[in-house]
Parts: sequence; C-alpha cells; structure tokens
Amino acid sequence: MIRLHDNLSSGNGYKVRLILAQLGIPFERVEYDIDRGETRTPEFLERVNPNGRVPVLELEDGTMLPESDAILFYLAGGTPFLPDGRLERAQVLRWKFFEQYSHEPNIATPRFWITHRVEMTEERRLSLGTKRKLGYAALGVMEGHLASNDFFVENRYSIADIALYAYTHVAGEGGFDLEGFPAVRAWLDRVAAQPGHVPLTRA
Ligand SMILES: N[C@@H](CCC(=O)N[C@@H](CS)C(=O)NCC(=O)O)C(=O)O
Repeated sequence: MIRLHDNLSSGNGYKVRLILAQLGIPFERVEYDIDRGETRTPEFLERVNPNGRVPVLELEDGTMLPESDAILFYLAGGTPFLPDGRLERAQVLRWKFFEQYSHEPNIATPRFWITHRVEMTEERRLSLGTKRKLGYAALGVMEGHLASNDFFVENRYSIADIALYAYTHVAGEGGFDLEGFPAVRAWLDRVAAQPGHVPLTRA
C-alpha cells in the first residue's frame, strides 16, 4: 500500500489526501509534528526528503516522491483529473507553477504563522505586508480567470483546481478576506461539491 508522509494541518498534504480520496486509493498516513522539527531529523532528511518537508508519497517499491504538485501530477495520470491534450496539460502545469510561486508562499505562510503561533519576529512582521499584497494579487489573477471559467483548465475539475483550492479555501485563517472575490468564492463552492470531496482535516 502507498504511504503518505504528512502533516494534518498542511494544505500541501491536503492536496494529496483529497485526490487519493477522490480516486478511491487506499493509503497509510505517517504524521509528523512539523512544529517540533520532525521533518528535519537526519533520518527524515536521508530516508524521506532531503528538503525536510512533507508531503512525500512513498510508493510501494519504496520510491519517495516529494512536492505536492508533483504528487498530484503522478496520481492524476490516466484519470479524468488530468486532461490528455498537450496544451491542456501545459495549462495545468501553468496553474500549478502559479500556485507554488505566486499563491502558496504568500497565502499559506501567514496562515502557518497564525495557526501554528509562530513567533512574529521583526523580519516576519516586515514580510507580512508584502505577502498580503502579493497574496491579494494572486487572488486577483484567480478572480479574473474564474469570472469567465468554472474551473481553471478546460472548464472542468482537474488537479489545477485541487492545487489552488488547498490554501484558498482557508485563506481567511491567514487573515485574507475573500469578500471582494465573488468568482473565487463561487469556485470554492463548486470544488467542495465535487464527488468524494473531503475536508482538510480528514486523516
Ligand atoms: N513545495 C512543497 C512545500 C512543502 C511544505 O512547505 N511543507 C511544509 C508543511 S505545508 C513542511 O513540511 N514544513 C516543515 C518544515 O519546513 O520544517 C510542496 O508543495 O509540497
């Protein structure tokens, strides 16, 4: 059976838990306390992920696959969650790269600082303002796309939506107000209504 190295509060881990649930794939879960540095031990760095982070999908042959969006891409291959066309697949990757570069670092990090009660050093306080500005800019890009599209690629639910849903639906926990983003809010409802949808905290 495949095994997910995970942390239950993690939106990146949730992306993987969500697609596994929607594909009906059974899996074991190994929980790490990221507040106590359990993904930074020499054993974890050597055996699981030299980058010291979860999620990591451990395949049945022992191969370790880190990076949530790479895991989504792997699991979605040959399923309706990943389109077949060359351009459509590139569009999926486009939104996943957008999520990792413009969205997640600005929207997920403040949520992590708040919900994990991370000490707000001067450096963090200073970068919070920039993250707010860039996070709202990313939400603006999503709003523009969703104003005329039901989903991110080909107007149907795919791993592009899963990647972006994970931290958008809990953006409020990081102090982001989605009031001014009606198309994003309507899309959140559409994603939550997909068959087999599970909430973030389900193990
Ligand atoms: N780009 C990675 C980011 C993974 C990541 O930031 N994981 C966090 C939890 S959401 C983590 O493991 N933090 C523990 C640490 O950095 O020590 C992905 O998408 O999987």
